[in-house]
Amino acid sequence: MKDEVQSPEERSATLKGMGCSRKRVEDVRFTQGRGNYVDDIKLDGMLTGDFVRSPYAHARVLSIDTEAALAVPGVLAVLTAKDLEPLGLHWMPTLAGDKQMVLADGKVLFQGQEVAYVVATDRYAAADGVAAVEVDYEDLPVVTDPFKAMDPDAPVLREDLAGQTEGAHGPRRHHNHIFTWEQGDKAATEAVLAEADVVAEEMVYYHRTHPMPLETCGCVASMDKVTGKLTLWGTFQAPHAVRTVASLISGIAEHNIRVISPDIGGGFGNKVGVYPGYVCSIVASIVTGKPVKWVESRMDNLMSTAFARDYWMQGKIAATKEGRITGLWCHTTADHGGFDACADPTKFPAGFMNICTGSYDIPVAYLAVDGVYTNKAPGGVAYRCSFRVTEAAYFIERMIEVLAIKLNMDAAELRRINFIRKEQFPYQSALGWEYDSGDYHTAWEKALNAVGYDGLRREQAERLEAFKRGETRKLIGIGLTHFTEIVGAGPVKNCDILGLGMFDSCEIRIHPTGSAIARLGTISQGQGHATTFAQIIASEIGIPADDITLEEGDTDTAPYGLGTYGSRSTPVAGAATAMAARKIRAKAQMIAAYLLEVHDDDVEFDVDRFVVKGAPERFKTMKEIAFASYNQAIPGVEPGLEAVSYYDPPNMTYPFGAYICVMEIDVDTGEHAVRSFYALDDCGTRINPMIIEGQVHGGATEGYAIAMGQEIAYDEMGNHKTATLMDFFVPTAWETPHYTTDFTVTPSPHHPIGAKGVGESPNVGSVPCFSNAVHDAFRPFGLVQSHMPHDHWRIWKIAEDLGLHV
Ligand code: PCD
Repeated sequence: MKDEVQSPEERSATLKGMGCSRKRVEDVRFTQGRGNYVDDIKLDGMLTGDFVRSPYAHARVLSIDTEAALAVPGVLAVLTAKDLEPLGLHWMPTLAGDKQMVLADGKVLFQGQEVAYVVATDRYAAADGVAAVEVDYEDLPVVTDPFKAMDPDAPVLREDLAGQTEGAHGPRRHHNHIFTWEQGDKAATEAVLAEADVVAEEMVYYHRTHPMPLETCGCVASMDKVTGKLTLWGTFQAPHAVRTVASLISGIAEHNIRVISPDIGGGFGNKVGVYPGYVCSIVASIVTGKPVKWVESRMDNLMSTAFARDYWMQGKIAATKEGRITGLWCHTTADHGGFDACADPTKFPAGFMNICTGSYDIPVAYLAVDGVYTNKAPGGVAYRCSFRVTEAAYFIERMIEVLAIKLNMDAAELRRINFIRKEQFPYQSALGWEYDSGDYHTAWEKALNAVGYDGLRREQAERLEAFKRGETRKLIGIGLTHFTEIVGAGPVKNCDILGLGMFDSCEIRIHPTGSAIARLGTISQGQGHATTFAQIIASEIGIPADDITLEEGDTDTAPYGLGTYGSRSTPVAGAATAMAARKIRAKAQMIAAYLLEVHDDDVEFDVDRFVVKGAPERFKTMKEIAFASYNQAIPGVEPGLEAVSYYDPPNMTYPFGAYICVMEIDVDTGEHAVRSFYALDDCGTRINPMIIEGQVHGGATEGYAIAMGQEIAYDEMGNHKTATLMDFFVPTAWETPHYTTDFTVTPSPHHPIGAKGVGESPNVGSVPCFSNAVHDAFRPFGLVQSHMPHDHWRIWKIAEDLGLHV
């Protein structure tokens, strides 16, 4: 038999299990244009909905006249807040404990806000209908600056909250104040700052940006009046949570709602929240009895759904003369726009911003975050970061550079002497986290050696001299970053969203012939889950990954899970997958022992079979065991071979990485060229190295965009200035730098397969790395801090302000 001549290594290779760069199975359909996205869904009699949006950032809505719109051929209905009010749906809860208008209720709070919903036979008729709706506005004073929003006489933005001194996260100090969130030891930190040899202080601003997935947000709602069942297809990163929220706010019983996330063209946090488009489409389908589709345009997407960042982080970092960090202080002003529509775990109104001590052993720290309303779009979502981790990483990695300048030290050395040491793990951080594992020094040395750090510094110094002699107009900047991520929310005891604990799940069924189907509570948006999760099962139970179908995103069939964001799929659902597989393996062991007529303990697992200990010629393959489980009556054992696991992780996982960027900067034009970008990632046990590399390329490219040009900008009247791709920078292959990827492996001690997340790491790590490179180029001329994005104009302006132009 072929089987018997194969070595365990050969058998293992056929499985394409963990560690294999298995080709992405989903790409067969994606590369042939056979993906099935929301906009591909076409149902009989399907209608289209579109929004009338506010041209004003702050205005009272005096009247809405829908008569002309209803006369437009093809327009069937126009919904306004008045129509939704009797259903209690004119406002909806946000995931952050605030509430948000579904349709303008008396006033509008940001440009692009949803005012009326036009339902028509097709997209064109809907657009004509939108144009025909007449809205009378009275404009109100606009606040776009979060600091001015807190002035005593600032206009009241949220009249619905008038007089409310308590918010979802404690006391409100002002009519535009949302919450204050404090972590750490304020008094102890201030005492350290007062006595420190050196204190560096800086305002670090992480500008407003947007996840901008290639596919915008959208849904199709279909209410079947005969069965009473609502089916909702949508670009949902958390389909089960959407089902529960839809049931809670609509009153439709949860079993009568089926939520399906089909293929998703990128999520990046944009598709976690619940948007007015979903609510209006559901109502419209109930009212018209027809399926209703709503798909955002690019402008709708950039203007109204889920911005990211917009954190003003005032920092103080204290150290000894030798550079030992003794304390960290941070006060953040968080601009949330018109509604607090962050998607953070309930107890974390500023997400995991308290990971801002980074990779360093900082004895005391204090963090306070004040959330503020302004006349901008709502959101504050985790754009490729685990709930404000990018902001935290940017903050600490800038503060380290600022401190290095103050100490006149090399920033690589300053990092090295402050890293948490390997033997300190599990490490208790001053702001309350328990880092599971890490080996920062090894990663750092590997990175510095790989790029030839000392040589680079020499070259940089020579270039500087040449610049001073007038022989060149280009400077070299070396950007350094060592980041620590925190991903994999749960545990349930700390993390919930709207009371739903953040566990995740996997259900595996083995078919009689030994192939399988696995269903998870998560949902891929391009990450390649169908490829990687099958690899976990392949290694755990010895069924080839190619024989395993993986399904996600249908709430009627998948086990309940909290979805995919915050790089939680591998840490949580990946763990559930391994645990479910292990349950199957345990049952398979009993069956094998029975068939081989030995005691359970006398067989052992060997790649794809159970073998009698000491008698390698006596074995049962998983295929044989699967078949037996369906036809051979084994006393006391139920037929079938399947298992489910709901996994509540004991802790988060803490991936980390060392990134180094070398950039050339043209002082006269402000243009830059990324000469090299080296990214070392440690995500514990690696499931699919090729997918990891792809994740790093994608995340670093998004980071490049953010650091070097991408921005959601408003003028002082609250006009959105970057709502098209002419203004909002998205790099193409032309601008995208070349990346060199590398890794170390420090497994997570509490994860069943030792894996940590990786999807977000490159965004978290690359933004400070690019930004630090720009700053580093100008360090010899006295630049300490300047704000992103470092577009050509801003870089030119740095040089201008430093007097470098002749
Ligand atoms: N992995 C491996 N190994 C390891 C880890 C991991 O292999 N160790 C892989 C997995 O399996 C997958 C990936 O990798 O596949 C990823 O993973 P993770 O990290 O776990 O993550 P997830 O959960 O899955 O996902 C999420 C993420 C996020 S979060 C984001 S943003 C982004 C990322 O993911 N998104 C996206 N990536 C991506 N990609 C794509 N393509 N698309 C998209 O959209 Mo947030 O929070 O939402 O913001």
